Amino acid sequence: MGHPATQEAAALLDQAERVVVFTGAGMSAESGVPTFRDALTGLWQRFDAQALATPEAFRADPALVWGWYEWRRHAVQQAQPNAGHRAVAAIEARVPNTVLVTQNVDDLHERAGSANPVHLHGSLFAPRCSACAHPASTPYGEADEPTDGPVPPPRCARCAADIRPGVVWFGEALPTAALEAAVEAASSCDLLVTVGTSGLVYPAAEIPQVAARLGATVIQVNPEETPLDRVATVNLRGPAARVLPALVEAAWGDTDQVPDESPGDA
Ligand code: BV8
Ligand code: ZN
Repeated sequence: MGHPATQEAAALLDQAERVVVFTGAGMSAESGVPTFRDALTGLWQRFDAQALATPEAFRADPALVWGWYEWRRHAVQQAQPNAGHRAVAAIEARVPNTVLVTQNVDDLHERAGSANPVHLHGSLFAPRCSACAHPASTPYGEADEPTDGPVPPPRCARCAADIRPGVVWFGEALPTAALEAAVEAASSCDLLVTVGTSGLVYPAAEIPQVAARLGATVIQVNPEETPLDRVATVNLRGPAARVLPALVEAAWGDTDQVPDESPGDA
């Protein structure tokens, strides 16, 4: 008999008709992908992530910022989806019109079998020209060796301007289609599961709040408290790769969702 909160969440999941799964950096933490705040090691630890992830920083020092994203892209390519990513794919398989909305720029949801996650903040695998937005072909020099320093960005094949990462930087608007799809899904869901996000970056952090405001039930999966505690009906305090498989197991008894053998919690 699992943890009472897990049982309660499982009953809610089993009854749900329209589900949104909303994820942040904590979803990929157990895959070894540093959370946004942690993605500052080596050369970059002298910098503030929020300062590096801006158009101004790229204009000021394109090689520094490009090097940082190449380093992160390499880290993601070395990583594997975890049991939490697989459990999300299992929920999508069980509840047909589940919408997965992520703030993550990695491709671990896709590699775990999620058909089309809504990437609110772009992707590490969609570089484009910083001037004419012409998509750049990846890989440009396979990130075989992790870069641990500045790397001059490649040039646009069309206008020779610098290629930039296909992510949304602070101060930049989110992709309209992605934001509209996320707001639409949150506005019409009856259950939203938020996983591994601190709920501090806007407008993404609005998504769980929109769902709650419109009467949906919110389940939060996070080892820590966050501002989303306010809207969460059930808080599952634990790591995603442990809690989500246990939730799927409790809801539908899916034995193949056996969680990684990390020491017990919720
Ligand atoms: C914009 C891509 C205007 C790049 C990212 C309203 C109020 C206040 C500020 C603002 C506001 N509106 C706008 C702002 C400004 C700003 C903002 O929100 N600032 C914050 C910091 C105060 N927002 C913007 O600038 C946005 N743009 O507003 O543009 C505009 C509008 C129209 C036209 C022109 C302009 C753009 C924001 C997007 C920035 N890009 N990423 C990149 O990755 O390099 S944001 C980036 O940081 C991530 O994508 C993610 O969204 C965020 C990190 O948050 P989390 O994912 O939650 O990760 P975090 O590390 O914080 O926390 C991890 C959590 O996981 C923790 O809670 C931890 O406990 C938990 N955890 C850890 N391990 C586990 C776990 N959980 C489960 N299992 C585990 N194992
Ligand atoms: Zn160009």
